[in-house]
Amino acid sequence: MPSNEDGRAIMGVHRDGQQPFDASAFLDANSEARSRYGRFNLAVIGGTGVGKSSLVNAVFGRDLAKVGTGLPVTRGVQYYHDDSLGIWDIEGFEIGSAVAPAEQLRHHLELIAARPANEQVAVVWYCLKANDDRLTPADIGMIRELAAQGLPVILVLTKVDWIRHPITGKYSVAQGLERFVDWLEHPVDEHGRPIELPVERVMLTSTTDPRGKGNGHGLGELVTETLNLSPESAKDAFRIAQRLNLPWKREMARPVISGAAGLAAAAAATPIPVADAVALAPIQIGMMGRIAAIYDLELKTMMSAGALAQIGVQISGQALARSFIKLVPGAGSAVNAGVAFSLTAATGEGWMRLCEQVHTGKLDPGRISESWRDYAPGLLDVVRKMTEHRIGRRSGRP
Ligand SMILES: Nc1nc2c(ncn2[C@@H]2O[C@H](COP(=O)(O)OP(=O)(O)OP(=O)(O)O)[C@@H](O)[C@H]2O)c(=O)[nH]1
Ligand SMILES: [Mg+2]
Repeated sequence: MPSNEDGRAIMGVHRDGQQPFDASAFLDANSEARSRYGRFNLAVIGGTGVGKSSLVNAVFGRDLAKVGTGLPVTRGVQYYHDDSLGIWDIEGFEIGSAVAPAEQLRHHLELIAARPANEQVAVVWYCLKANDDRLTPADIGMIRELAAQGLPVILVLTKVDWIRHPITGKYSVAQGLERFVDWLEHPVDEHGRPIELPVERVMLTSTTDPRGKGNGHGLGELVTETLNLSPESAKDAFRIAQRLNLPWKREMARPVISGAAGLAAAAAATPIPVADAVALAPIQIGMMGRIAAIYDLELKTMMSAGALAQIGVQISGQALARSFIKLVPGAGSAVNAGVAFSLTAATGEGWMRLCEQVHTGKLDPGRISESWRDYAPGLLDVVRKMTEHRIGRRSGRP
């Protein structure tokens, strides 16, 4: 296999004058984006069996305890992570210990604070079984300790049993739980004196119905509030790590696509004769690597070098671009720029849809390169993009 001057392997084929394709550009863009977005760290605190792991699996779509790298940090505290997600799994407190629960937790938090920056907690889910419908002094003490450390706390009531009214179809919860939620709004002690309870939100959740079926309840609200409470610097990482809200990912992908389309237009508008598919390929491949990162797809382990190269060759050899960009010789750089913009935007949209299919498990990662043909833009897509682009420009939109 040939290699370029910095020694990296060049993959791809020379066919009717096509340039060889360097698949590492794909991987570099992907891993660079993944490390830039960083990791979202969540602390999940609650007694054994309250449903912490089920909640994490439901929201993030993976069982980190099984697939991630885990280590018991200290008794009752585990840290599991992959690239985009870290879970501090904290098992309430040790019953019968001479150390008060809040103090035990303070020790745990000190331990976490001494860890590297990419392991620091962004948000806490303090989990309680809904049918316990009360807070113990230990719970209150621990919640105050978390807030004292500046951590945003969501009180997550788990295993909520939702009852569907047979006539109205409305869902409700047991009266005892309703009273508890009311109490949490303005908590008071048995003498009616207010209790300081620094929780930011109370969320009612279930991951299944009581028969172990269905998709659960309240999880969409939980991800929305978790995002709201995340520090700004952890928001993108959370949008990437979670699996319940696809529109967030599209919102992140769209500016990446329009940025790349703009770059492609600029490249095509230069007077030197580089405005063809080969010049656009690095821009498009970088864009695709970044979009894959937004869908939490790690191309390096998901795709073989051969499969990556296959997509790369398709892109850098896009017959469409070749014929299209040179369609009207002498028509001027505006036409070329418009085509380059539209082709790149359409490529980005197609790749985004493909990534969505992989992310939601509808497409096997092993079939990305053979499926790309179905998502790669055709002539009509490009023409449609050109029209949109022109209309957008005329109406003052970018
Ligand atoms: N009915 C019902 N059962 C649930 C729900 N969530 C979890 N469970 C069940 O509760 C049990 C414990 O759930 P886990 O998610 O393992 O709880 P955990 O807090 O991680 O437990 P430990 O790791 O042992 O501390 C499992 O059998 C789950 O299937 C729920 O929303 N409703
Ligand atoms: Mg667990």
